Amino acid sequence: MERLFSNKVELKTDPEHFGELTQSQSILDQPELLRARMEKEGYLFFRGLLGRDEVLAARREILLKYAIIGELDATRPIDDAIHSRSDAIEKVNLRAFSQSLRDGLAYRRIIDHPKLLKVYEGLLEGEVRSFDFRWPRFVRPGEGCGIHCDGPYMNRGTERVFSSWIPLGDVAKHEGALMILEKRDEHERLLQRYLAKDADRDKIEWLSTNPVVLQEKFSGRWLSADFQAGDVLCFTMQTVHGALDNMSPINKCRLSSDSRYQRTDEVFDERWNGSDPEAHGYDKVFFPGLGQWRNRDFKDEWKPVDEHGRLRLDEEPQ
Ligand SMILES: O=C(O)CCC(=O)C(=O)O
Repeated sequence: MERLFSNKVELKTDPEHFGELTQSQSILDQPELLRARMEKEGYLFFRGLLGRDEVLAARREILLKYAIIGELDATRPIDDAIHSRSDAIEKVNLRAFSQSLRDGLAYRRIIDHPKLLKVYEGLLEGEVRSFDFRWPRFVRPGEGCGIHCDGPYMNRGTERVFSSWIPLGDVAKHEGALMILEKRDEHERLLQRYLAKDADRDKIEWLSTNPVVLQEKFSGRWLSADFQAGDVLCFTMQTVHGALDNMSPINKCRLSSDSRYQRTDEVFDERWNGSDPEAHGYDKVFFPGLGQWRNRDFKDEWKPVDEHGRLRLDEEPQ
């Protein structure tokens, strides 16, 4: 088995500690089975739920924008997403840039794909819609994501919310695939206080940045897959997850998306919904990336910007 890292910590990849995500496409048209599996496992993994070409169109739409700000090696095909360090990021309106990613038509077609909405309509037994805010992620070589549950970030409305993680392209494990901690009965008790928090009011940090230590405490295997364009991973607000670090030997960036879904007739979390969602505050922009730009809040993902939407570099790192 290849060596895998998360938060720069090497995972144990023997069969007791690591496994493949269970696929659910064979029960796609059986909502009661989907509901039971989601309840039991905390996730549903569908291979090829979406059309590969539709997903690759969204990939291209987003990568073109990253190419414009100099984040892609211009000597290589854009679709290869080979990283190049950019000086332009500090000069652009990052707020507008990030919004242009979220608003792209090909990307929105993926987020609101009828096949994906149908899964959630079956799970929630009613009309559903995605949150107005969406999270396209460009993860450079060496980057990843802390371990967390989505609950504290999404819990101001109904509790009945689900997340979808969608690779926008093929994403092998070592290229930064998402990983889920296999659900165990004891997780509910261990997560009780964490899940009661509100990420913004309580200013929480990641649940953990050490997948090995967390696994010893929580038990359960880390589960992941070599994802392909068209695959979708759906999971609950209580599901412990993180990302494998992007260790691409060819400097390929990982492009993926996360989005949230709930019933239209239940209360929405105002942070992520409405015509101009406030997210984690109007002075911050969702722009995941490590330390070459100084971060304060939410560590890697939210960057402070000034009144022009430009990255603020005047703050000392914590
Ligand atoms: O893509 C990632 O690195 C993290 C995604 C995530 O945390 C989520 O989908 O909730």
